[in-house]
Amino acid sequence: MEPTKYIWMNGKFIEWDQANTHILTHAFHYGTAVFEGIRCYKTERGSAVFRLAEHMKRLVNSAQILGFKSPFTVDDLVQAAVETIRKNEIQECYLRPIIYLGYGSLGVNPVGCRVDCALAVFPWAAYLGEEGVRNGVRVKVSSFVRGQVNSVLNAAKTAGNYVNSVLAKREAIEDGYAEAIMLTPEGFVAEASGENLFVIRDGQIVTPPRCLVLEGITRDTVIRMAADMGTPVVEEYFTRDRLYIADELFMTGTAAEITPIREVDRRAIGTGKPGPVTCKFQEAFKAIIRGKDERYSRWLTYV
Ligand code: PPE
Repeated sequence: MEPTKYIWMNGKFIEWDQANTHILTHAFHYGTAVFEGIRCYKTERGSAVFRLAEHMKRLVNSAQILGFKSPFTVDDLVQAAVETIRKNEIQECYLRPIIYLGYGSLGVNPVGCRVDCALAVFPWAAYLGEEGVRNGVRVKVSSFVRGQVNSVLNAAKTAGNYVNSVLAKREAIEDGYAEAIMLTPEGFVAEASGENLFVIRDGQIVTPPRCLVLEGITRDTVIRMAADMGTPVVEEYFTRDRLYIADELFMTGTAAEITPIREVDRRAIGTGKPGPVTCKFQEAFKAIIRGKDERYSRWLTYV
């Protein structure tokens, strides 16, 4: 990670190296934090953050789901993000806001803990590599199963949930794959360790229903783009065999953007190269985030 100058903490700018928290912070022990990943892109009209308000809304909702109240409103958080980018004089970056149960009392019962909030910005390259974005990545279905919906509470981006992702990701990497696909306890395809998933077969675009996954903002972006292109996405339950016989597969996420999958469990997908539908979405997405598609200009917050 490449440090920048300042991190925003509870409304104040703190120097990067000083942005610390007590070792007995509740979130550190119990995973009681919610966070976001957001990207800011260089455009011809200056830097612009992609779907900033939607990310901050999801952050506040995540806190609500965990039962603690965000100390800042969506508008405050949007403002803080813009100011942090300006203060760091960075043109293109990843933004990581986090709301967490802080220092005050230890034990599972969080009563007495403060709710803290921080936001950092830093450069972040292609999540699964530039080569992966161009040529597609190899993935495996994880041996680790995703938590049941009543444990995971999928609509919240909760730190604690990511232990499952870390196990799956590490296994995948050690086995020579770029990413892991997680199944639900019943065996339905959910999502990757840090991305949503799309399947293209016989011209139809399918993605797992939102009740099984994090409601990805890039996922929503693809769903809206597809509708505007006249090929609405179908949200449905499906099993791993449907991955093997897909014509095309791709993953979406803020970090991964749109990354094609060229192989699942040693089976080549389609031609083994990114397919035409995937490439079409990659191109259209690139135009949107770079401010070159006026139809979606409402999704950009210029810094
Ligand atoms: N599912 C999961 C489990 C997930 O972590 C992400 C984002 C998504 C779907 C896609 O959501 P969205 O970014 O709103 O389209 N993963 C973030 C964190 C990656 C990390 O290593 O940290 C991200 O892409 O920022």
